[in-house]
Amino acid sequence: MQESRSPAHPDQVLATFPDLQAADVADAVAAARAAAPGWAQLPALERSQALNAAADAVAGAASDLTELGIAEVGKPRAEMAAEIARGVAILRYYAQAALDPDGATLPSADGRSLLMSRRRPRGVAGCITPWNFPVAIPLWKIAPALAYGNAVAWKPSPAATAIARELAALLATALPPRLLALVTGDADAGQALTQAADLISFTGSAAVGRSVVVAAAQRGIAAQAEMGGQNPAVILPDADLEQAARIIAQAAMGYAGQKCTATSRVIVVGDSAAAGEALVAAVRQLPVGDPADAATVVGPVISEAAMARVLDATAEAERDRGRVLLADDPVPEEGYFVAPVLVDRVDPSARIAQEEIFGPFAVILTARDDAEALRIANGVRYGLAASVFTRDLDRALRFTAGLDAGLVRVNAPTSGVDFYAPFGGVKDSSVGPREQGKAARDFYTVSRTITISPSSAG
Ligand code: UN1
Repeated sequence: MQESRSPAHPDQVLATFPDLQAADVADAVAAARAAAPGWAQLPALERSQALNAAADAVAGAASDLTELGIAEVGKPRAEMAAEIARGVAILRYYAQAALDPDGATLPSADGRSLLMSRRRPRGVAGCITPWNFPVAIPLWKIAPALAYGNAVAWKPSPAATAIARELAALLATALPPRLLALVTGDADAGQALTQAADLISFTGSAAVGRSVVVAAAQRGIAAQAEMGGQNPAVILPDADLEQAARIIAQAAMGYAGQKCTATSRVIVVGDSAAAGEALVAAVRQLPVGDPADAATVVGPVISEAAMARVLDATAEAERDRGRVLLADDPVPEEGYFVAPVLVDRVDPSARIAQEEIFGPFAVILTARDDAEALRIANGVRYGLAASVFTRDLDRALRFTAGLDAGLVRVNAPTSGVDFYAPFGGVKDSSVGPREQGKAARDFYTVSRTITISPSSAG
């Protein structure tokens, strides 16, 4: 058995659950597969209605889910409530998308036949999700999978098992029996799911994502993996510094930096001392503390190991002759709290400026000019989100064209996504097709080309 504990109150156990073995996972997938054809054959309007009913169920339980998310993954109240509202909106969006055209007709060679391409579901969608967005990420995979006629086998992160159980139970009230299977456990359960499902959608670490994609390729099933980031925010000399600092502080430290879209490198062209001061001041404005408090922006990190990662990165910065601008602000004693850390005078090639720390930790790097800032911004293996702060349209256009990232933002945070727009990165941040928005249909269905000719020459 495994346990999920509260990061703010580690004595509190939220869930105990079995680490399912390969045979259990195969059984769960088989049960979902048996339910899939009936679901696929329903009129799209009925699937749409079921997803709207699921949205109603999640909306009705919003306050319970918010409390559970605060307790289990330490997400501050305001963000957790907003995430659940986003989850409801995602369900409603795909309830509508289920009614979109499901193909196209094309001119036939003989002018009399019907030539069409139509999309149909792939079978059982295997969804492997992280703990940091315990409602939105599962729903932006599960909702399109269901809308387009698939069954789902979902393996949430062990650290978000309690909220996953609650969410799965709410969805089940609106769905046929066994169409949605919840598979609990760790990496082994995830691997077993990759061996059993008909497609895999993964969000999590780069190392695991890559192994999932390799395993999927060996089986010849469709896969998408959304992985890490080392996201830059470039401040150009003409930017509104205070506004940039406010936005970046939130993107770097909100939810203790535990988003793959969080800003972790601030690249300053021009006066880096002024930028450093503005950033320190802006980070200090963010209330750190109990995630249950409505005002909190920076809660705990997920585990003791995550805390150690941030502390090690800070020590490493000092060893590398970086200057720690911020690290010692007070935090609660109990729980996995670590104070926000800002470091400057770091070399862009240092490990702490290259790898994902996944905590409230950001480095400030300096660049002589725009060209160098762009080189530094792109000089990491990841390419998820990037932002640039400027009032100069030409510079904004040059950075927009030059930044190697799947999400590019001008005067806006790297974090935060629009569920109706395609989402994904480049380089080591993503493999496979985009998710969210209309892009999801391409992944959760496969196109068939159909020709229907008259039965006789007449
Ligand atoms: C967001 O920034 O709102 O795991 C979403 C993550 C990303 C999602 C970020 N896949 O942090």
